[in-house]
Amino acid sequence: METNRLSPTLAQALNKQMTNEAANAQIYLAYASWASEKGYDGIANFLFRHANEERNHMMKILEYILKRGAKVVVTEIPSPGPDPASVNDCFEKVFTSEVENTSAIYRIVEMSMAEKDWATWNFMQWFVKEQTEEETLALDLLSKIKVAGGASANDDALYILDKDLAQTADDATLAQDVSAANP
Ligand code: OFO
Repeated sequence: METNRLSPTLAQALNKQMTNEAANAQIYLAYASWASEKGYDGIANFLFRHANEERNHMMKILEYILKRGAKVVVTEIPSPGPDPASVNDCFEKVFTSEVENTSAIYRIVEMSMAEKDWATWNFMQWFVKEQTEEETLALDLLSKIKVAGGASANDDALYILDKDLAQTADDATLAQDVSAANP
């Protein structure tokens, strides 16, 4: 009896996405370690917390693949690449990797729609919302560094930014969650 409820195409795409999430966790881990070495403990703390979030995303997909009766394929994780050149470069790279991940998620949404696999389509909506949140968060970080002077931010500005980030919430407020009473 066939118990696998995922098509081979979607199973492959979801397995690939699992690796993408793991790769993003590695990026955050690498950048957090870089920030810590440079003495930016607030930024490091924020990035370490985020590495955990990415790993949780990986686990969420892994559990879904198993739940649908398909095979989980754990592969090697691509290297996060070179360290950032500066705090500005770090946040630009974070934003770029989030946007790339959003595109990968949208492709799976499209595939699930084409196959009329509504369970997977529904499952992926959580990730669509999460990516909107993460892009907003990354954009907020970029705005903060821009105000601090962007690529030429001075030490004082970076010190304040670092302290600020130590307290920054991991989740961004989405436009759709905002109301007049709760701006
Ligand atoms: Fe997994 O949320 Fe970012 O990439």
